[in-house]
Amino acid sequence: MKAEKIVLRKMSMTLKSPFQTSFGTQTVRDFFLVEVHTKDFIGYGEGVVSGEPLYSEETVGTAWHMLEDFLIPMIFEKGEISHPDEVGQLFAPIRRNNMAKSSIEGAYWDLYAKQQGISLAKALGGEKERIEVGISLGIEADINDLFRNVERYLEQGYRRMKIKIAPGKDVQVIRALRERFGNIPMMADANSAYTLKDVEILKELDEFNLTMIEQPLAHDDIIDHATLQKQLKTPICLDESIHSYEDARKAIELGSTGVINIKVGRVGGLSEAKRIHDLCQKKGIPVWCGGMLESGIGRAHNVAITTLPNFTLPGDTAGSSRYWDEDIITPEVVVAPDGTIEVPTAPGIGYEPVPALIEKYTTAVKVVTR
Ligand code: OSB
Ligand code: MG
Repeated sequence: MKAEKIVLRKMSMTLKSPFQTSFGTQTVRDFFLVEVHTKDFIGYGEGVVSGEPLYSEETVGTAWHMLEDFLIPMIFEKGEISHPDEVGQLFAPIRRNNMAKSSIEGAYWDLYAKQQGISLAKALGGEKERIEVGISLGIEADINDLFRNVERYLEQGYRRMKIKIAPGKDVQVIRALRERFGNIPMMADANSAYTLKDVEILKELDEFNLTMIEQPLAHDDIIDHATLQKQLKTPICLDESIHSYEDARKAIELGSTGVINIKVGRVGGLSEAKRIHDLCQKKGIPVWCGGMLESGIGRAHNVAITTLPNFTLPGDTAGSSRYWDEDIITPEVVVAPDGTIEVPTAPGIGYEPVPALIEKYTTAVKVVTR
């Protein structure tokens, strides 16, 4: 696979409804797309960054800089890439900037699968024909809005509810949901809003039979999470703390995590996601695919990686209609009434990007040639 041209697009898409977490509220998704053009195909990747460095340090601006000034020149310098695993190896000397790296790597995986004439899922070694999904629900000022959301998505078949929590919006919210909806599959995601000083609150949450508590403590911590896990029966699931195979290995060794949320962008690409998946499988740690409020292109990559066998828990890869009035792919990602998504079998990501819609939400374009 030899890139002839790489197109970068800044994208801005308005969410159907604002999404509030402990670190802020997103109304608009600012992210970017990468197209890698070869003689025969176009490979698509999504940069799952945000407009602001609140979930991670990467933004559209930092990723744009990394791509223009470092990553794309490295790709052109190398020329031929015969397998997408080589992209991660090529970028290894560059520290972090995982979402920027992952966007190009994802485009090469799409190209590779298209060249082989197989689906991305199959290229990754996945076998599932359908994947199970849950939904991540943001913090609501009025609990009745949260009730309505839970009701709506249970009705649509989603297999578990993930409830965003923050100090002051935790125990009472989870208790109210348990009282109203009974013992539905439910978990909580704190996005690093607590410290060990809050252990009493976290112990109270331990009483609600949550399937897991996601990232309760600091975004860069694996030590305090191990201390906390010893005091909780609910498994801790790390999200923000895991950026690599090595991070996962250390967290598992320390007992900091019982489950891992794998986000392709956060770990620097599909190859690294697969390595973490394989490690977790060997260690008996179940994984699931997290989300970054992706457009259809990033969503397609998430659907594909979820077909690997140790993705045994429902992911956050909800259907397109949960986020967008119109997604930029066709068909859109659809969740069936049984809470599953049918994995596409067409070559590559398996959904067609729609150029007119991509154009509609593009705010800047840069075309880079050799
Ligand atoms: O912590 O998993 C998270 C969205 C943006 C940033 C961080 C997170 C999330 C979500 C939403 O939980 C997942 C999704 O529906 O894409
Ligand atoms: Mg999370």
